[in-house]
Amino acid sequence: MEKTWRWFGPGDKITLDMLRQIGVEGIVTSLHHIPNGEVWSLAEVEKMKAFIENHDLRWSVVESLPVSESIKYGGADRDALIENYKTSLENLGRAGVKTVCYNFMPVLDWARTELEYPNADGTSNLYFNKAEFAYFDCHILGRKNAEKDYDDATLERMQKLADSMDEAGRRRLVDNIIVKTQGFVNGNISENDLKPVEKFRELLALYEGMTRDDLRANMKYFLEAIMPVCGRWGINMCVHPDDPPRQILGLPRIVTCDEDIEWFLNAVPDEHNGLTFCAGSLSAGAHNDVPALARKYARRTHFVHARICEVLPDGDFRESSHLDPRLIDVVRTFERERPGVPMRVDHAPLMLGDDKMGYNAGYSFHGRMLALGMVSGIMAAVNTEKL
Ligand code: DNO
Repeated sequence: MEKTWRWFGPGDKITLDMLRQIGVEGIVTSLHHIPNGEVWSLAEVEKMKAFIENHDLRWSVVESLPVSESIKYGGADRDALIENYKTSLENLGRAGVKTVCYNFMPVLDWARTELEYPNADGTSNLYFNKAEFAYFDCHILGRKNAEKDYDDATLERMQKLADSMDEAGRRRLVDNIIVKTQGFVNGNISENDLKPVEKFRELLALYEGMTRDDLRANMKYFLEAIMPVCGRWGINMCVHPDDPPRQILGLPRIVTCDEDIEWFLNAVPDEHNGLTFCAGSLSAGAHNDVPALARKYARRTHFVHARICEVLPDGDFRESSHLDPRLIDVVRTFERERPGVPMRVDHAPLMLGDDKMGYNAGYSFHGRMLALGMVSGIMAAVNTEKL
């Protein structure tokens, strides 16, 4: 696989010169300064590409070219937004940037409740606490009938939390779930929003009554509209699985499991309609056999996210080691079947002072560097097996 790294643009504290020194070959980035829904002009695309190439690296993957909410819920302006999307794709194609990651998660991109959950060795990592998430849903958002979506054991844990929760704890949850994890991925809520919860409720309302089938129809509509442009310019679209891979906050989610992946690949049977194999997101659902999914979908995968989660008995989940045997299996599959496919690591621990640097949640420097070293080692070993 091609060793890539998610870099957040010229303002990123982790510079391209640093990345060259640690074995990174390709860059994964986005035009983060362009607001969601606006066209990426050829000039802006070429400027970013030249910046990366001037550092002897290449722009391997766009992550993400964000899909506007209105395209997802089928709003009145969706056709205009799809036209903008197609123009951006065409400009990327002209510039020769041909792998585009996106997601089709309504309102909330990836979800975590804790960003610095302490590990026994002194490092820390991301963590999803199901009871804290339920607290956010039932007590902070106050979503109607939200309790129905949680099992008794989770509601019991949630009640214990509720008994001791204070204002600072509530603020921390809001910050972690809908602000700090969302802004930097061009999500709906940014650090500058003064009333994030109110804004979030308004967004949720846009999806009221919407089913998985409705969302599927909108994804199909979007993919059918953009495939001709992808065909003309040789662009591979790769959807990121839902993280975690299940329905949350009453929202439909449609990239959660084997059947979902099969559905969207068959709904628009075009070689340019593909998958971002995020082993981490898929593994956050105990229903997914991630190594088996890798084998099944390797051919339709255009981008790999190398990390893996461990689901705990109470439904919480945490990031596991990049040397987890399941991840070794996944890396082996892609290294054998898709040797040149771009791969990046993420959600590695905060370590050796990473926590003081203000990096985006999940995107530490030392932690990711160690993870990339681990995955590179697995790749090297797999290549020895090939001989
Ligand atoms: C989180 C990321 C996601 C991902 C988007 C792709 O760490 O994996 O935010 O970039 O869902 O559209």
